[in-house]
Amino acid sequence: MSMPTKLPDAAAVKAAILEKYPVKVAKKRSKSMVVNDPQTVPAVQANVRTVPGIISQRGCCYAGCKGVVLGPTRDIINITHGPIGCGFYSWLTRRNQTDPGEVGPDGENFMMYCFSTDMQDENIVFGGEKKLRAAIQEAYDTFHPKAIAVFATCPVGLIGDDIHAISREMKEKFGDCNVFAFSCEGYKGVSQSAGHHIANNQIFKHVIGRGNTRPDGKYVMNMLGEYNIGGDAFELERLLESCGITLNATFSGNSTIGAFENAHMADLNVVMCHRSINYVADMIEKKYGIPWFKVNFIGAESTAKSLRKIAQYFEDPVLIERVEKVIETEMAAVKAASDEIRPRTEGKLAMLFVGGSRAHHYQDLFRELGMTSVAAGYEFAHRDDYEGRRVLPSIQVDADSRNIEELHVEPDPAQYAPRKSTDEMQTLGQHGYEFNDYDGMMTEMEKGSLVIDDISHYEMERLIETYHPAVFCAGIKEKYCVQKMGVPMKQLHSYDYGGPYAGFKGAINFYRDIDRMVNAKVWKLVRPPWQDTPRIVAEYATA
Ligand code: CFM
Repeated sequence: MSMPTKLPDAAAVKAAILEKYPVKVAKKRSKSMVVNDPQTVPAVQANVRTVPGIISQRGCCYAGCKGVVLGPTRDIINITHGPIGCGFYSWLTRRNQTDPGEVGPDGENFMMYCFSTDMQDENIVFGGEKKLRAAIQEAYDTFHPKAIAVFATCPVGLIGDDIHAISREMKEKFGDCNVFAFSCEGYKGVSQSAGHHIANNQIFKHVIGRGNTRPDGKYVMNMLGEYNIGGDAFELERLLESCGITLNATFSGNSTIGAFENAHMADLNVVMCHRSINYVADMIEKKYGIPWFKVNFIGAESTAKSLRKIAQYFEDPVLIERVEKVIETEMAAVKAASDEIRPRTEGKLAMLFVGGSRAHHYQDLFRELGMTSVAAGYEFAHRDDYEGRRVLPSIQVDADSRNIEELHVEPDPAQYAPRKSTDEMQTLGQHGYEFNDYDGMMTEMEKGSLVIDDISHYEMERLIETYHPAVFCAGIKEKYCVQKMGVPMKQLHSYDYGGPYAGFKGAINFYRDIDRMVNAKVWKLVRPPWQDTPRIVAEYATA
């Protein structure tokens, strides 16, 4: 596919957007807005501080740690140490689902609860350690969970509560409950991304490797960076099971702490969301010898490709054949849906501005619908997510990143066991395997498309006015502003009320939902009041 002709010139669009900024801001934003060329991918400024005062899509470090990486695990009690709002707004808001099976309504599924120490003025002034200790004790007494995790919010770092010491103390006291903590204060780093890294470090230090049970099955793998939004993980579990592949842990959708503890018993790690969990993949490989490669289960073609890659890694002709059969069966339904829907979506434009991986992955689904992703960007990803991991050595570590601990990992003297010999890895490499690699978003985007990191609200509005895309993908903060401009908005964080969108069945769901949105006539009727009366008129109260 190529870019539709008669589109505005991206460089001119960029210049027009920057024109309205003060000189210093324009200079900074200019480096985060690039016109793409997939052959010679240009550098994008990413993972830097947002200009103060600009309305950005970003969240905080705590959100990335508690909300994103640890939140979806059903049998860990996640306690937010802080004011109640942080706990409340990170409580299932992105629709991560779980299936607790037969454990009963109050069993090992704590995701429906919101645990917080609910800090008050008094705790900020005199310290919150006592309250935290009491909260951990209460959670333990009430639920007897296998694990309790404590998450620091901004005030905790400011007043200096020692959450790690308290967690150690409580862990020793209980004996049968793993208690560990995360220094993921909201202000650490420039975005959620810092929280991902902190979460990865602690889960690696405190959880992975504690078990010694390998699940039954010939081909055992972990899936990293799949958070079961709208039931995606359920669909992938079904698919892998029908192929005869055993999923040990999904980090961290529909998972349990036990599965994490046994992660080092698997033979392969596949990485979905590179941004949020590449650190764990790297550390597991160094310590235990489990290779990892990048997959993508968003999009039917990508799903087929990823399944084939997994089957070929295990080098068993029986598995390879079985996977082919599954693909064939599932693809028949995909093709039928696509034949019906694609004529109605072909040639339309999409824009995607989300997190750190979906803005890339969902372009595959739009491609299958015959739609062009004319502009895209991440909220908080790093240059490697845009340009590919090959730029890693050239990324300058600034003060904000240096803030986050880099764990030094060595091979485990007892448990390090390379799953593939150097020769085997080389042979796989010759067959096109790229281990420990990710090519990033830009090599797959059209020449002349716009790539914008940490997009501002103003930039978003200008893009919509200029291109009139058929659909805009972002999050809840953007949703209604975009729709008031007459453009349907698909939430790619929570999927609105839809999903799953992963795998083959997910692709069909997505085709249907997008078809409905881009072909609904109602958007042409939207006329927000400011188009007729562009100013808010008010009078000073006199009495
Ligand atoms: Fe990874 Fe995610 Fe994403 Fe992300 Fe997120 Fe998310 Fe996201 Mo919202 S882990 S980077 S921090 S794929 S919560 S499930 S949708 S911004 S694009």
